[in-house]
Amino acid sequence: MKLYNTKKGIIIQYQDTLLKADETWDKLINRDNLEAYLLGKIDGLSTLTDDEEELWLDKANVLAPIGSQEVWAAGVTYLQSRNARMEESETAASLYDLVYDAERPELFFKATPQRVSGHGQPVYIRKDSSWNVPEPELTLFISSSGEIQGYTIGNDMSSRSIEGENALYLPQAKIYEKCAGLGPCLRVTETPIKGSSVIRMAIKRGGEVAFSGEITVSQMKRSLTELAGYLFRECDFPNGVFLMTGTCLVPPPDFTLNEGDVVEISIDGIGTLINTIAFNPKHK
Ligand code: DO4
Ligand code: MG
Repeated sequence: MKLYNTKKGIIIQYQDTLLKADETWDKLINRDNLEAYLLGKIDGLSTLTDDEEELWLDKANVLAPIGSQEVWAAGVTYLQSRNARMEESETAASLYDLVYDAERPELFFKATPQRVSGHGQPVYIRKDSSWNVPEPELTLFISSSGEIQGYTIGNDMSSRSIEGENALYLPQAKIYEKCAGLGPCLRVTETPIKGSSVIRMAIKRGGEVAFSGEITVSQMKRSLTELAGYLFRECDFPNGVFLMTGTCLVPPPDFTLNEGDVVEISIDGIGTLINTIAFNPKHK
């Protein structure tokens, strides 16, 4: 079952049927046994007409699948991220090595909803960063009681030159306007995502593929429940929270994003999130 947040309203997709939800996004998604709740609800809901389907799901109308939730992120959960960061860091290679093996995971605050772009919307690169990459990340939606209710696709945009200069600059490397992509939908399922699910990323420049890669979720060093457990240790999330689970694909060191590049991230069973790279027009 998939939920789409759109400017026209919320869509519940059950098999091939698209239904109109009758609650706000925050109220709808923040509950335990979300899948069972939605299944119990669908009989009473009206379906979208063909014209409505086309209009509501037009990329101009699709919003990020987020309401008032915070977005958090885990770091260095795949070997690819640990290795790339150890190479990029001028001062702190051992930090990444240590955290990859440590019992406690790296978790950091990533974005408020205002800083998140949905499918089809631009994500930004910083003008004071010379080396920028997207980070494709399986993203969890966790209800206020700490249980994983669904999955979406995340792009944890990262300014590698800033993080590489000094690890203490991480918040600046990670948090700025439109620093995160989420979407295109929230896949709601009580069954944990399979380790064999593939995460793919393609970065297109002038219509050509400039970088592509793929990996399975099973390559993650930590479990999803472990990450969620640490996040909820001393934080409450009254409307639930989104947690990006770390990047699994890193373009080669000579690659940096350009304005106009198109980043496509797909995860089996969820869909494809597409964002174009831009500078923030307000800060040009
Ligand atoms: O340690 C810094 C950030 C790591 C990160 O964002 C990742 O591994 O995805
Ligand atoms: Mg990341």
